[in-house]
Amino acid sequence: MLTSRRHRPGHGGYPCPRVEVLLRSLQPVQQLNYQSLLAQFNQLQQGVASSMTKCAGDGNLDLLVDGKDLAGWQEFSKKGGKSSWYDLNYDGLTDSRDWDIILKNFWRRCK
Ligand SMILES: [Ca+2]
Ligand SMILES: [Ca+2]
Repeated sequence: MLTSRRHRPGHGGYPCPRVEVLLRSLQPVQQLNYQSLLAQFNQLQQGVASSMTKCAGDGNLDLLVDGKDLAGWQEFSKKGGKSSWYDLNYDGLTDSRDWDIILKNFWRRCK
């Protein structure tokens, strides 16, 4: 299921009413293609989420928590500190709590 922090229940399961209106205007074959792509996207999203939970602190998904993750956190936190690959606790912010997750798991190998 497609989810995001912007998802609002009660709008047909789509992220926003505007998207829902656009989807209704698609031809049947386009709707089938959209549903197929959405299913593939959701599978990929679940795979990424699964790999991320398997290796806490690993923002770059190389299955090792090291200096590269600290450098990545610094890069993304400088860009406004919003959600990023280094938002490790999924609260929508790349902040000191995520930094602490990296430090807590530093040198962890998940291979
Ligand atoms: Ca890493
Ligand atoms: Ca966070």
